[in-house]
Amino acid sequence: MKIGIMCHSSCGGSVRISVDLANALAERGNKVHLFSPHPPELSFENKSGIILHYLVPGRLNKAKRSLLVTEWPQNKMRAFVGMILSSIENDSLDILHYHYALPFAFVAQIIKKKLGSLAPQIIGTLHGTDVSLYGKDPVKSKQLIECFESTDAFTTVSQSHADLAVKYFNFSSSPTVIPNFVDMEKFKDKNLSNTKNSDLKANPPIIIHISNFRPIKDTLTVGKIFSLIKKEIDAKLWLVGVGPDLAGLKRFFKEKGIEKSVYYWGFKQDYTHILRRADLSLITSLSESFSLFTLESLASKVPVLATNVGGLSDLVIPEKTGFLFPLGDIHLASRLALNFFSDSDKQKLLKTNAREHSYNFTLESSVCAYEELYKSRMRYYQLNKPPDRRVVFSKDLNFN
Ligand code: GMT
Repeated sequence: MKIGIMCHSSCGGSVRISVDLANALAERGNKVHLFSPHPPELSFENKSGIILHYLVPGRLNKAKRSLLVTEWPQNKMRAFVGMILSSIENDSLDILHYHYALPFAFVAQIIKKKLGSLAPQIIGTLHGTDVSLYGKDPVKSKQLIECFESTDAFTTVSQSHADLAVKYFNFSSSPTVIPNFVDMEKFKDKNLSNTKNSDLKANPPIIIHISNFRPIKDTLTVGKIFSLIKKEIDAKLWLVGVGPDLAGLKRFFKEKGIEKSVYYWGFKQDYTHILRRADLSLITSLSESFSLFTLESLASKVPVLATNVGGLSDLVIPEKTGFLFPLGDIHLASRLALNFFSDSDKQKLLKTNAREHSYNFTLESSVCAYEELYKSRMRYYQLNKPPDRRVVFSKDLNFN
């Protein structure tokens, strides 16, 4: 198949999923075009079979890496649509798959309006705040509901997120759930931290948080929980990533006098080697459709302490792969962590369970599910296709 994938260029999970999916589809013999405003903040391990299209050749600057820019000016939209239209014209794409609704559902709508039944089959994957934030916004959700009519099939990443999408966007049928996935080899445990917790004094446990430090991650709560833990035992907090709330969090640690126990790794394209050295991952999100970081933690044999929201309960099974706590209950969260650190048998068991559970979310099974969906849309298209697939394109894009 010839597949176009649209994604953002920043460092979020939807970008990682898009890039890994593009790589895997190409490895399976598909021809993949990847469309992004800038080169995504991730490396391509296998470039053969992938054609990369960017509006701007350089990567995003540091300040913008953690931001999802969802509102694009008209000239950027026009250029992006033009870039995709010329690939459809030159390579006759079968599928155009967008990751994250804003602004890509609008891009897809323009393409569909322009090409009508000659357009590729349009697949939309709803990833997170495109539903949980914009679905609640009366103006944005109205615009989205209208433009979603141009999308032929939807997927999302967990059942709870599918239910939310149905609620906010009045879908008549639920989007297909294709979970986030992890490359089990890449996140393989190297047995570095398996024995270290037997002596808490010699080896203070390491708690890790990786995110883009956006308000939805509620990272001040990471700070509050860590400061409660620090009152009881020596522990370290590793923070990986950058984003708008990081400065406030640094101030909080200074005020509490615990800044020496916090290590800032900054933005890391590859954090596999850091993650696998941690003892517990901490997630405090107010909402989370899935949480790729949680899955990566489990694959790295790192149990997870997380808020009980969205798709997190698919991954964090209390007392088996980690612990869940209700939003705001920092005292329960710190107690759960302290109990865990004081029980080395429990740590061993949960580490093993974590890795085992992550096998339910392998790259192979999700990529197969995406491919099956594309094939079923192709079959549908073959039955309904117009007489001549090749068309003459007008270079003059009319946006009105
Ligand atoms: O929606 C966002 O906030 C950003 C988005 C992204 O691009 O990383 O994150 C969402 O998509 C990820 C990949 O599907 C999920 O693992 C994250 O849970 C989800 N974030 C939220 O729901 C807050």
